[in-house]
Amino acid sequence: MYGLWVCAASIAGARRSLGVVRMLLLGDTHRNEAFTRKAFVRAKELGCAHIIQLGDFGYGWNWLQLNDTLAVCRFAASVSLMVDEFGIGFCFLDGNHENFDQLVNHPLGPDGRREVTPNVWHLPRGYRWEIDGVRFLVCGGATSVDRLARTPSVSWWAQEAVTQADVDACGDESTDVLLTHDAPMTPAFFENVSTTRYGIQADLDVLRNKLLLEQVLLATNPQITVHGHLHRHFVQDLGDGRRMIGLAHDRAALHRAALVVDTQASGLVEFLEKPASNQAKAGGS
Ligand SMILES: [Mn+2]
Repeated sequence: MYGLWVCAASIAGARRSLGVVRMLLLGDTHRNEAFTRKAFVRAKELGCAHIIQLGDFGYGWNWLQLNDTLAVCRFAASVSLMVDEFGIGFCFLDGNHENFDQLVNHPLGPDGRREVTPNVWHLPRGYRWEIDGVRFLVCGGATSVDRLARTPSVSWWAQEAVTQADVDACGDESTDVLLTHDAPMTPAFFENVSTTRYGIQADLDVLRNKLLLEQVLLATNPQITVHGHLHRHFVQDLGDGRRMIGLAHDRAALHRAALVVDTQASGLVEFLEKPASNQAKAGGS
């Protein structure tokens, strides 16, 4: 489902010639408002028009009761205010810690996204768009390794896992950028993280999810794949100039938890610089 896609906020922040779009990809936010605000500040400094959050947004864990019948997700409401304040669009994909029962109460709009609070958009699995000639595909979802210790519909939702239907929804049309929550299976998985240490059921759940995402990766052949979930920042070379990049989470430094996609940059990606140390700043003032 292609279609020119524009977040509700203006793209006036894009700093280069008209049509070039810069966006900040952001790892797991886990409903951390202070961390998310830091990401908005940095996105503004970097001339990004949009933030795309790669799952474990933290939808629907805390509610603000507006009246007897209406409640809104507190974190999504706070992100709505940040969208207004910074003039930067915001979208997120499925992690494994979203309240999926509540999420699907928001109907999909005509362009295939759902607006969960004003100007905060959820991108379902299989959602595609193209902007400035760069094609994007989204496939969120992952399994919780500790799901046996969680309570269904309270702290765990079965819809978290990637399914064959999600893979089918992604199709086999090629893409430039694949955005996922979990990391698709690659040879490095066995070298680095071959067991969850949560038992055989968790190991199998993880493996199944990664193999389904590998199908999407192989079918759509993206130049870059960016994911969250593992809470660590690392880059894998997949050969032929293709890369898979993991982003860290809200408890890490922002330069490890975010990067910029620039539709005109070579390789499409700009990594964030590590900020100067406080000491260096103090010395300069
Ligand atoms: Mn997470």
